[in-house]
Amino acid sequence: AQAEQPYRTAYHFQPLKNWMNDPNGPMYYKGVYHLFYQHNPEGAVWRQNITWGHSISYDLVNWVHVDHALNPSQAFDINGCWSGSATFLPGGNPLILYTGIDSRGHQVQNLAMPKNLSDPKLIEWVKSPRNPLMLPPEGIKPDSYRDPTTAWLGPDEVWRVIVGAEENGHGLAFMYRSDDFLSWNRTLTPLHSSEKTVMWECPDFYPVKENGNYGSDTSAQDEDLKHVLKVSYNSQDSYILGHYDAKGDNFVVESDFVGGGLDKRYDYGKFYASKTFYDPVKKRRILWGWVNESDSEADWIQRGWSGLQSFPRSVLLSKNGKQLIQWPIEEIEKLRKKQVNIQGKKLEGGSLLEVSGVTASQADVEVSFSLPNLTDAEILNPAWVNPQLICSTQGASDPGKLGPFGLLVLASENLSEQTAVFFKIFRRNGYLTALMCSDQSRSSLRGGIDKTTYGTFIDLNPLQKTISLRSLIDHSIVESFGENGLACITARVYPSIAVAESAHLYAFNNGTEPMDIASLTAWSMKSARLVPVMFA
Ligand code: DQQ
Repeated sequence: AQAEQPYRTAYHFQPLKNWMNDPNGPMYYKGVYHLFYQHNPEGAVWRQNITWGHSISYDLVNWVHVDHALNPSQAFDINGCWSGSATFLPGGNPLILYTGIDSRGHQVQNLAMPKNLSDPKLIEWVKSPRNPLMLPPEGIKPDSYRDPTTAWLGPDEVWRVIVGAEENGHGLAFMYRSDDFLSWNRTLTPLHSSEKTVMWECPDFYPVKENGNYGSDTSAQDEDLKHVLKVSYNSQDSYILGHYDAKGDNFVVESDFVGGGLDKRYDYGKFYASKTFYDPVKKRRILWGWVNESDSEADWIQRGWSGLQSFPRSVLLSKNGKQLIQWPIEEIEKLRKKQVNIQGKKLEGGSLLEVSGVTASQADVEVSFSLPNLTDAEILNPAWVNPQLICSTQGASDPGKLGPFGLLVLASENLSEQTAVFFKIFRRNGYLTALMCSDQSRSSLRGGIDKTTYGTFIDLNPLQKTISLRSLIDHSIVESFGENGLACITARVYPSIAVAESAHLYAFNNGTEPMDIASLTAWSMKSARLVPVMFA
């Protein structure tokens, strides 16, 4: 099967076939993790009258695909069951708020509840007879009003929820309040808006602890919390941080969206319409994101599927409180098998080191480089503000002083195919910075693929001794985490010869200064079990 489906992944979430986009309503209920997702059960392309696919898991790694949870069926969603989120009532019963495309093609917000609460699988969902619960406000285009978040409960026992929208071409989040989850009143002012952005899709709003290793429930009201507002627009998931006061429903931001592709992002590659949920079992906040394809619609139809979910990541606030850090959830370690280790190895300028002994098409790699004296790092031209542009103009083979150094993944033996994930160290405005790039330009000999290069900056401290890189490699996806999750870049690649057993993995240094590998560990990965319910 792998020979016919070289791009099918082994441990990333996918339905058995057909189209998938946004993750919806992730949650944990009575021992079972749930993932719903936007799904076209009849083809490998998106369609308006989309359904909620549904899969369940005990460990967020192995999944059983069950019946669709929501299908278009009533006047309030007959043209599509679009994205939405789950909320738990105080007694622990889950509810779903989702966007319906109604019989007039308008976007409205609807409620659904489990038919049988004693079934941890939550197979059947019932739509509220009170639907639709929210309608496009006056002056808002009825096609620009969607994607309700998980609701949160204020100290006054009143529920709040936000819905993404567009007003006069700019993005905003309408806010609603309710005593009973059925009748919702829009607040006078939206929770937030930005003229630097367009229509906000799939907003997410949740607390993160200021000095903690744990996540927080969406309704948490502790003192040491900041709030994250994430919105999806222009194919990017951007976020801002701020302080939310439930008393006045005020969200005071620390720094706002800036637009122009320069916002803070979860991921500087392909990652969209993401959603988090609070996992009460391990007290963590987990992030799912849709990773779409970079090849053509004709390719999707030919292979019969399109779209992946990122491997679930835990989300925390960084030590300095200025950004988020993400890390693949620890359950991934169950899939690690054969391990290869390299310790204390010098990489001369312009050298390449093969990491052999792992299945390079299905691997998890962690490497830490020892940094030499950084006082004489090259100075980056202050006019160069867009890291993605720098990565695209100075590729993996353009020698600098400190870098490019990093990994060549999904590489063919003759290197004619390779995806380069690497760093270059600079001094920028007086500070030390690592430019982190994922260069897809040589990822495949095939044409007709979007091979855009991605990049971002990671701020380093002046005494920094090492820099780390982790890449999850899974046939057609490479998820890379720089410096312990301070920056993430996800890429889709479609090698034609660097597939299955013919894929290779290398560490490289194309800078002029030598660079040491402090340690490198690579694991071949087992395949996760993703099966339909009859084989569970
Ligand atoms: N996808 C859904 C919408 C959402 C968009 C429709 C984001 O609800 O705004 O499939 O990818």
